[in-house]
Amino acid sequence: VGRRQSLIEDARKEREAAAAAAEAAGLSEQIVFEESDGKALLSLFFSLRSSKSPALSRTLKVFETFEAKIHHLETRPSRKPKDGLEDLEYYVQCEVHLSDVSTLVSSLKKSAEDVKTTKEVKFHWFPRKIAELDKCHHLVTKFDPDLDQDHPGFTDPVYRKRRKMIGDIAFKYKQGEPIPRVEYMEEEIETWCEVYSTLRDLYTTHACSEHLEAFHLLEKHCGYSPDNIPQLEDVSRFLKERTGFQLRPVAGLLSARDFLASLAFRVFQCTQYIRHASSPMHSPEPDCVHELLGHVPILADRTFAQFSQNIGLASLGASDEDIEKLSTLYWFTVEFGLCKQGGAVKAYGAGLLSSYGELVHSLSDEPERREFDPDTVAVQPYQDQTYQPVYFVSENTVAVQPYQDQTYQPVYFVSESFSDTTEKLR
Ligand code: HBI
Ligand code: FE
Repeated sequence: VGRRQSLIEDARKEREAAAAAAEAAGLSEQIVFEESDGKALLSLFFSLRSSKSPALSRTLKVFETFEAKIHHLETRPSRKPKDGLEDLEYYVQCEVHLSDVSTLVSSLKKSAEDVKTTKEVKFHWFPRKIAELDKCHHLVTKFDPDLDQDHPGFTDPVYRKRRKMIGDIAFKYKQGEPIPRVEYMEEEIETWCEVYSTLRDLYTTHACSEHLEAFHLLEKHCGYSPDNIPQLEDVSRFLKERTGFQLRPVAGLLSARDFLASLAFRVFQCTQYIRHASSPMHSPEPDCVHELLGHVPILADRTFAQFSQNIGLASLGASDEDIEKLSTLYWFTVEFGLCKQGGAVKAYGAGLLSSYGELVHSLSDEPERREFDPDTVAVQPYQDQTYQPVYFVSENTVAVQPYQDQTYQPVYFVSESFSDTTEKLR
């Protein structure tokens, strides 16, 4: 009895701590479903389209994917029958981990219609400590070579097998472990070499100074060279020392919510497989070329590291709409951002610095370039199929202004008030 009581007490304390954290994060509506041990008991209603014949099995597959334990499943005649839908309504009660609730509901919406939960899911689970990043593993399969017919590796079973094998390292990985090394094959290194050599020459004129500086260090200390694909573990150690950022392996494109949450802990989720050899200059999904050449160098910059973490912190427990805005902001800065340095426009975005074609395009006369403004950027529609039609240029002023400690400053910056400065830095 004593043990049971202490368990109940622990559960109560955990619930109170979670409620306090939710309140601190500005979520007035607290945990809106029953929970115990990080599990939610979720009641769902949905209908199915009558024309989609395997709709029920597809829908149930979603529950299986999230390892949801179905406590109850029932059908009943629809109260409001609709054209094109079966005249049945489904009711499911299931037990699922809190970290899976949001993703389960949005996946369900893809195969079923009129999905409703008894109580709206207003609380979004988020990791409270770095070890809980092990639960931030929801992949988006839109560009996966097993499912996306346009992926250059779609018709190549050998490639898909290799990518899956490297992906399995990420599935098995637990926070804090060293990242297993991959022995890359000759063909993979050739792909790397081709992109590396082409891009490296372009960096001198097109990359921002922070990228260039870090790139030199990576060549010196982390095995960056045309004939070697650097190991994530070595790169992670390097970054950790410079800015506290570390890498963790991931098996593909991660949901925006999970991806951003890891940034809050200065963890960058990094793919380890490489793009298909038939298409060295382009990959529809993130791969290690994109991560290592695009993202890693700039994560070695302290100001940028702080900026990345801030986006991550803002995402914890945020609504779906706010996650969308933060993703858009991330897109036009971390992925496709330009900045002004010494009067010239340079690239700092990883999507640019890992793509020869788009890097040239972004600084050419073709696209539109606008001044960066966070409120505009957060709602700007974006493209993931072709080059961006518009880029945003940050005036990289105060943070990179050379300064003097021997004489009076040659330049001073005037803020409206001190709180204005704090606000801008946020
Ligand atoms: N997943 N693996 C991986 N790598 C990314 O760069 C990445 C992601 N998921 C989402 C994402 N980037 C962004 O486009 C934003 O949606 C956060
Ligand atoms: Fe990226």
